[in-house]
Amino acid sequence: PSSKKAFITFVIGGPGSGKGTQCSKISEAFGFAHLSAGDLLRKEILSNSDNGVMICNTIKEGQIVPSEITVGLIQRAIESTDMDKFLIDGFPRSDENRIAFEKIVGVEPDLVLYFDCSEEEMVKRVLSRNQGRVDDNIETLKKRLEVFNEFNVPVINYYRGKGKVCKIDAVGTEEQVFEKVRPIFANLRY
Ligand code: UP5
Ligand code: MG
Repeated sequence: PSSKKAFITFVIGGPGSGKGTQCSKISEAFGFAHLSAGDLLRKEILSNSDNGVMICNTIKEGQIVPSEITVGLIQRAIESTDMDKFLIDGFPRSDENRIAFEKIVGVEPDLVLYFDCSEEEMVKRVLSRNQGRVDDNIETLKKRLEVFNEFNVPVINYYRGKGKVCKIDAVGTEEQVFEKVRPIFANLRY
């Protein structure tokens, strides 16, 4: 990033809640760099790194990859761009993730977007996605939902206590959801 302080948004929500879809729209409309933690991990698997097999198995199990790995990838991605507004999609997934980011990167997010979606809708979306993801099957999806419920709620509560959470009702068409997201970014003063 430039010498100016970066603006960091964490984008969280369950599997299929629409994080990636809405981040693309925000990035296009408001010029944010979109860093998906899941995409960074999937690229790491494809790059044949030492950790690839472990990351792949963790994703297949719907569990959370060790924090240092994910934070390292996010930090490298932040440092390798000149942009200074970021959407960090799908991270942090646990208090441990959050604490590792604060410790290693040394900053807190300015904003936390939380896409609130019913389980029924998330299941429908993920199972009809068909992009060949190893975790888009009903068995893994059940685990992803369990892990989300157990570990994400503390993260949301922590940032809610700091007044940083914007909760968005994620049910509706992609355009309807984006109309709820847009004013948040349109009214930001960086
Ligand atoms: N869709 C989107 N919006 C819609 C709408 N409004 N109406 C109808 N359909 C809609 O959307 C999902 C599908 O729904 C798409 O087909 C879309 O067209 C449609 P998407 O925008 O992709 O939702 P998203 O919330 O991004 O879903 P995703 O499956 O990516 O969420 P996850 O959080 O499960 O996946 P992620 O890639 O973040 O993580 C995968 C795994 O990586 C994790 O389970 C974990 O094992 C690991 N991981 C870590 O360990 N640490 C991390 O920090 C990150 C990931
Ligand atoms: Mg996604």
